[in-house]
Amino acid sequence: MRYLYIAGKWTEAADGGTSQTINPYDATPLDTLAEAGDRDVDAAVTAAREAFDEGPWRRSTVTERAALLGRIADLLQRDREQLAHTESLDTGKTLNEARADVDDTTAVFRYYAGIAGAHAGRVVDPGRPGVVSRIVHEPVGVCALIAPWNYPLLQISWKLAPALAAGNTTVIKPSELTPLSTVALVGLFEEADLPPGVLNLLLGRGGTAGQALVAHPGVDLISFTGGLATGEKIMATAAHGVRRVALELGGKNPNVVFDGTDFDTVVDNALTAAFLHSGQVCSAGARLIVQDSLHDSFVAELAARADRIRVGSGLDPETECGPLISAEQRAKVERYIALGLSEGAELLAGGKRPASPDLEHGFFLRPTVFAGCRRDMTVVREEVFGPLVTVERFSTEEEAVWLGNDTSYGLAAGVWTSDAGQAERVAGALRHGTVWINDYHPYLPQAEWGGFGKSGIGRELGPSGLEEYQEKKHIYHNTSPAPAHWFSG
Ligand code: TXE
Repeated sequence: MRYLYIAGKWTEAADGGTSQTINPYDATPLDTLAEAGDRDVDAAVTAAREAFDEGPWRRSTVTERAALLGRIADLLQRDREQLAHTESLDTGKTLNEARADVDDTTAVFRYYAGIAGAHAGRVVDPGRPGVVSRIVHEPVGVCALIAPWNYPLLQISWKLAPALAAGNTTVIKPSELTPLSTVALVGLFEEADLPPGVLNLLLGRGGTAGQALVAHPGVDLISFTGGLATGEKIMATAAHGVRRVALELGGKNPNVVFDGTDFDTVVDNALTAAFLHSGQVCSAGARLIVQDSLHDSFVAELAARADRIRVGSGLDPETECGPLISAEQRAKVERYIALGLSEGAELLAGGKRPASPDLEHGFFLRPTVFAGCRRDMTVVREEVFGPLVTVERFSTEEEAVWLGNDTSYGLAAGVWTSDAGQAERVAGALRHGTVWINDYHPYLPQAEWGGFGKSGIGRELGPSGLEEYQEKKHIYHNTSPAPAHWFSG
């Protein structure tokens, strides 16, 4: 049984509600969870409010906060194997990818421990004698941090590390589908002696606990990563009371391939871009845009290699792609496959569940390649969030840029070219929050992450990721006050 964590105590739900998390590999139950209701949400926000208004955290020094974040990074590394195992079981991703997630999470805590003191504010030249003017950065208050199921540990770290570094208090809610690594992370904060109320954990469904959390008037800021429809709803809810929102809502990311790049390298990276974690990645390179002269040989090799991807349990070292997160997510991807076929896309690989009887209870789907795609097809326009890549073709650089920008999203894009001038021109022209040149997927804790267009609002990581959680106050100090003489009376 896993509990809620409110005001420094592990607790059942007030109404005794529970739910279960299941293993996407075979649909068997993994653990029972306390399921938060309205009263628990209220208790968690109240605890965070009291800790912010009266507790020591906001008044602690940057050095103290950085030390705590550094300690969390140490504990994450101590428990690396165990955390990776939990993450792999709960999400279905391979153990190797889960290990990389724990390492990346550690790096995020270390990064914010390192820069916490470097963004405290600045001195402004007031242009008047006797006046001292400065901008100070202060915490925003109570932050509601809501994470998705594809990178549970990593995504919560992008929010939690900067929120705490800035001196805020928090209520976190992992996805109901993948709460286990977040529960373990909260245990590490308890071990590191974080003061009670600074970090509160709610477990529960989005439509109930999540919705009650974002609607709670005690919350000052909401940071959410998830689907577009949920993000729009959260933004509308946050409008009441004019609360701050930061949203990361996924993407439909173009991966543009020019002729002249090393063939094996580009095919290999196109597979990683599209099928890492079964394509359940907000920045997945799910929309390949390939130059005419290369197109036919490229798609043939891509499909042949996609057919060879080994699908199975994330814990099996032979596995390259695990299951999808849920029956619902797989059904969604299967609807897109049917839609793609009905719209005239050419199925070159996958499009079906694996034949192996071992995998029949899990939420598996073979990596799928659609060629002959047009920009007006639904599979090309909407985020599928599964192992499905579409291929379009182009002839000129202008056309490639135009296609790459022909999306309502704008999270990430890839460009493959051996011409450095072309690489810079295309990267400059693409309207996406991250552009990878001759690579795909790497991100850095020190580099901003976020989207143009419907991919969201605000930036995570880098200095901007910290500033999301800071209020900026101008303190203007006239050291030689004198009458203003505006009025004569
Ligand atoms: O996400 P939701 P779902 C996309 C992807 C996927 C689709 C739906 O296309 O197919 O979203 O996935 C919580 N108030 N992404 O339904 O609903 C929920 O409990 C407050 C892209 O799983 O957005 C979970 O913790 N919270 C994405 C989190 O929001 C609410 C990653 C995400 O759930 C809520 C995941 C509400 N009303 C899915 N409703 C990315 N950007 O990487 C739900 N939640």
